[in-house]
Amino acid sequence: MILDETPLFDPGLLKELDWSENTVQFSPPISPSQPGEGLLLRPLCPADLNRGLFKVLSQLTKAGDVTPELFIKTFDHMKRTGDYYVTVVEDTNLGQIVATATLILEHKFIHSCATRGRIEEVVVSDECRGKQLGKLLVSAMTLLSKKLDCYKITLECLPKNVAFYEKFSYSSSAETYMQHRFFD
Ligand code: 16G
Repeated sequence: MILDETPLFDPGLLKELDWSENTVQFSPPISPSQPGEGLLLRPLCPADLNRGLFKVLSQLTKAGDVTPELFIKTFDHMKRTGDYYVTVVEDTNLGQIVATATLILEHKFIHSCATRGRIEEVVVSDECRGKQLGKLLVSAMTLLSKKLDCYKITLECLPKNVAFYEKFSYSSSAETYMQHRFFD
């Protein structure tokens, strides 16, 4: 099983984001093209399975045991649809993934066949807190959703994280998030 460096989506999309439209403050100033010393913000690639991707994801929830075969099957599905923008931050000195966030596009008939964006799996590894990486990822995914013509972008988060997302102009909806779990 070859776990190569094929990007999940066009890396140019992250480089071409209009960072002047970003609405949150960064101190020191960082951006998708300059995320910090020894760090690289880029699309997910298969080789990231061996760079600790699941170690980072398991800091958010149960990430599970995933074989390279299953990982590639899911990666290929995501790439084929073109609707998954799984983005990672790599510590290039360590060759390890230290943060990730995903933008997913959902196509609708309503609003004249509009597209809704969803932000999912925002995680920064414990050892990399304080480098503004969560802020950088959420800002980048939000700008990317606008660039890709989403009519709205939504996310689910714990009450303790509401203030964080409000910084990016997200507001709590009058609608209630409901779920029916089949397994964990
Ligand atoms: C959080 C995540 C969501 C993730 C869920 C996992 C963000 C903004 N939200 O709600 O994307 O899917 O946690 O929880 O990162 P679960 O394991 O209970 O489904």
